[in-house]
Amino acid sequence: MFNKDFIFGCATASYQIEGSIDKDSKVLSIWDNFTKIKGNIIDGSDGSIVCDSYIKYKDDVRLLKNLGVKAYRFSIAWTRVIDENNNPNQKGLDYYINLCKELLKNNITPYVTLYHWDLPQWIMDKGGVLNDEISDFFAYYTDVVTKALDGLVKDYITINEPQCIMHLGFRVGAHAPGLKYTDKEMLQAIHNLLLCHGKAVRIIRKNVKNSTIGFAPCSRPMVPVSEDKELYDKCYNKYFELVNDYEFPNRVSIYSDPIFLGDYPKEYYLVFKDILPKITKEDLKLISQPLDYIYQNIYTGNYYSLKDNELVKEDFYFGYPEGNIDWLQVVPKSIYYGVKYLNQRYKLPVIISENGFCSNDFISLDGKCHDMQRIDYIKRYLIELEKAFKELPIKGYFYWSLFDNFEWNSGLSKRFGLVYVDYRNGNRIEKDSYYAYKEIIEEALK
Ligand code: GBH
Repeated sequence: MFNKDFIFGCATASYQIEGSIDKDSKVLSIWDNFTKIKGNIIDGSDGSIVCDSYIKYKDDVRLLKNLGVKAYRFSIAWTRVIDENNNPNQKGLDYYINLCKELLKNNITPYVTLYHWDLPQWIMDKGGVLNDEISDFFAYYTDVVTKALDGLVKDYITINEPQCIMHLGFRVGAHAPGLKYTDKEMLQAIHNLLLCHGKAVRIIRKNVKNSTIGFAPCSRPMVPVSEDKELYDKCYNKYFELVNDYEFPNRVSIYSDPIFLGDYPKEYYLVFKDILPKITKEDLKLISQPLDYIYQNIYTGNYYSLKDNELVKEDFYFGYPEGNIDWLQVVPKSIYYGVKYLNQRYKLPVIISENGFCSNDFISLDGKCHDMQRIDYIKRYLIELEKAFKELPIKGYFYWSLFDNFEWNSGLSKRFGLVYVDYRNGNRIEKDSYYAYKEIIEEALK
């Protein structure tokens, strides 16, 4: 059983839910522009309305309240709160102030993500992540936000899924801003991103009393097919290996070693010796300031076995259980092994900042949404998380997502929500999984 202090929550992100992309002098983000280009988004949709949360935030809170979650993880749109002259926009700040007040009134703790992918276009125009100044822009933004939310928010997450930012946005160009950096540019940009994190941590600690801070990478853990010790160790090593058989996005150590261990892994300096960015001692000190949690987004994983003492990745059998999006196989043990590996290496309590299921949901004849597969997914993963909870310090779990929303380059066609959104009229309909998660929370906290 999870204990009473365990944090059950839900997560969302600004561009994916808010809509109102030009209200109250909000400036453009790279996603506002990326979605305008034909072919970038599978179904041609964009974030202009989605869940309409900028308008309906009180209804969002009502849904959270009835669900019984203790915490809500959402992100702030940099473009709402800072204008193109790098000055604060009070109207944008007011939105988040009001949201936080409404949450607190309902006993829900806000967990604020500072950066969930919607970079201001004007900063991109100045070179974005390749401009050394970006960490100063980010620090200033963090300063404005933490001061505005003073007394309302103490739990911050600096950056969501740096691997996806870098790989999908700047390497393969599937996400905004759709660029294809070279290896050398990637390393420079990654270093700048880590500096953004570091400078933000410094500001948060200065401005926020009793703050907790983390950052939220994603990973696809290796799941050993048996409990063999040697297999476990090899899977562990593979998970943190710098160059492995899946690409940039899932690399764990290149992002998390500097943050938690104070330096890039040794192999980094060997593998990339000809293209290293400038890395100073002060940089590494800034990047590795103490954090409170290891956040991690874990949705799926891969099975591994030993053949002749070598680690071998198992193929999924034909017809293996999977979600309605190509990367989402149902691998419940990925959450167990993920938190185990992370805690073993970085030695801090873990919070699952995202976990969720995408299915082809629609409204049935009876007017309801019977998403049995999502319920099954959540149950299976929570069984594994509970197993880990008995062995390790695990503080919380955020389901992705409260409602169906804009799934990046898949647009509105992919649904992860506990609440169904009818994009024709904005209606929100609690799915069966909403009630199931509610019950799980009640049961678990008894
Ligand atoms: C998260 O990203 C995002 O934070 C969130 O905004 C998004 O809506 C949600 O999850 C659902 O997609 O190496 O096979 O895993 C998604 C996590 C990690 C999924 C990288 C795709 C690449 C292929 N992504 N992954 S794989």
